[in-house]
Amino acid sequence: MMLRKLSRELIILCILLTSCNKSSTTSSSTDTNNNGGSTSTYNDLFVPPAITGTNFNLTLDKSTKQFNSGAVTATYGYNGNSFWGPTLIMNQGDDVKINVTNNLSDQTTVHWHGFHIPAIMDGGPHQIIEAGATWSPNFKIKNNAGTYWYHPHLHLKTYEQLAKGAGGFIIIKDPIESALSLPRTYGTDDIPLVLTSRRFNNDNSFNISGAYGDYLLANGTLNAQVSLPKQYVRLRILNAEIERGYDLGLSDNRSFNIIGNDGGLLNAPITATRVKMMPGERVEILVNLGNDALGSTLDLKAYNSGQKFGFPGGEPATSGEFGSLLNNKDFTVLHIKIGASTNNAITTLPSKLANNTYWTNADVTNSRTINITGGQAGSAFTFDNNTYGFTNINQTINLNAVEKWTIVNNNVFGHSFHVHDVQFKIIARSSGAVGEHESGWKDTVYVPLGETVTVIAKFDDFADPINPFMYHCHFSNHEDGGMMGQFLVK
Ligand SMILES: [Cu+2]
Repeated sequence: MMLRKLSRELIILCILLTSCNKSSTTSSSTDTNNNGGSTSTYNDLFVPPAITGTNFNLTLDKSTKQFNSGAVTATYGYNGNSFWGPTLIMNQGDDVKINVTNNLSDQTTVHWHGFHIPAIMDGGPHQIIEAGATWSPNFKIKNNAGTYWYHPHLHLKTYEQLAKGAGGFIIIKDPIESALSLPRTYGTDDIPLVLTSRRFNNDNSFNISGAYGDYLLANGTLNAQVSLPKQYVRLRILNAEIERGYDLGLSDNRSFNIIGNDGGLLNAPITATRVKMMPGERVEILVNLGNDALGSTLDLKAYNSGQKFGFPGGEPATSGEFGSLLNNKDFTVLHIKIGASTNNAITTLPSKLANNTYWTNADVTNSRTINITGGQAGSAFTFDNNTYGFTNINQTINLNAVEKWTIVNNNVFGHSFHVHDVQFKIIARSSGAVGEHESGWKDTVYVPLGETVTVIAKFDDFADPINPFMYHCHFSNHEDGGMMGQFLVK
C-alpha cells in the first residue's frame, strides 16, 4: 500500500519534471503540449481502417500496444488493431449481417450503440458470445446518417473490456446527408475521434480501477497530432470514457459549427465555441481551417477546469478512485497542423441540413419517471432503488407508444443516461434551456446533479415479449455497479 502511494507521488513528480514524460516511441514532432503540464512529443493520430458493405466480420482479440517506453501494454482490439476496431460504414436501408468472433478467453457481447434494431440483435448483456464462438446478427439499417459505435456490453465486464480498447465507430450514410456539400473523405477531411483516458501501472499495464485515466488517448494515441487540410474539416467526436466528461473547444477560441449529434444531422448548423460531451455521446463538428496559414497549428482542447460539482472529471484530486492528473484541468485533446487543401475542398457551410420533425408533448401517449438513486456512503448507484437484475423487467412499454421519460437526479453526482432501441428528443431541462449541441435526435443525455431532464421517444417497429432492451448510466463503472434497468416493448 505504501509502495502504491509512493509510486503515485512519483508519477505526479514526473509530470512536474519534463524529463520523464509519457511519450511513445513513434514520435514525429516536438511541441509544447499542456497535457498534464509537461512538454510532450506528439504521435500521429491513429485513424481506424474503414470497412464498407453489407457483410462485416469483426474479431475481438487480445493485443498489445506500445504506449510508453519500455514494456508494451496489454490491450483488446477488433480485427488485429492494437486498440479499438475498424470503422464500419453502412447505408440506411441496407440489410447488414455482422459476424462477431470472440477470440478472448472470456465472454463478450457487442452492442450497436444508437441503433434501432430488434432486441435480440442489440448485443446487450443477454446476447453473450462465448469464448471462441461467433455471433451473427442481421438487421436493416433504419437510423439516419450519423456517427454511431459498437462496444462490449457484458454485465460486470463492460468497464474492463471497453477500457482495454474494445470498441469501434459506425458511420451511417443516407440520401439526405449525401446530397449536402459536407466534408466526407474519410481520414482526410472527415475524421473519427474517440476520446478516453487511461492510467498506467508501473509495468505499463492499464490500471483498470477508479473512474478516470491520467493520460488522454485520442483514437488510442497518446499526445495525438493530425495534419488537416486548409478547408472545412469534419470531426466525428465520441466520448468513450469510463466516466470523464469533456467541455471541448479550440485553443484560439474560434467558433466551430455543430452539424450533428447522437442520432444524426441537426436541422441547421449551430455556431459554438464550446461543446460538452458525456460518455456515450457523439457530436459532429465542422471547423473552418480555410483562413489558417499552412504549417500553423491549432489545438482541440478540453476546458474542464472550474466545472460545476457533479461534472465527471471536475474533482480536484490528482490520484485515487476519483482522482486523475487530468481532473479539473484544461488539456490538449488533439494537436492539429494545417496542411494543403484538397482538390474537392469544402469551403462553405450549408445553411440547412436535415428536416427532422421532433416529438412534442402533444404526441405523448404515456409518461414515466425514473429516479437516480443510491451512491450514498460508497453504495452503488441505481435507478429507482433497484440494482440491475439479469431477469428483472423494470419497465414494460406498448409497441408504438410515444413515451415521455422524466429522469430525476436529486442524487450525489452527475450521470450520463442512455436508452437502447430509440432516438429521443430532449424537451426540457429543469436548470433552463436544452443545449443547442443536443437539440437533434439523441440516445444519451447528461443528467447533471440536481437536475431533471425530460425526453420523448417513440418505441416502434420492434416488439418482443421476452428479450429486453437496456437503459443505463453510460459511466461503465456505474453500469457494471448496477445502474441499469431493462424494458420490454410488447
Ligand atoms: Cu452514473
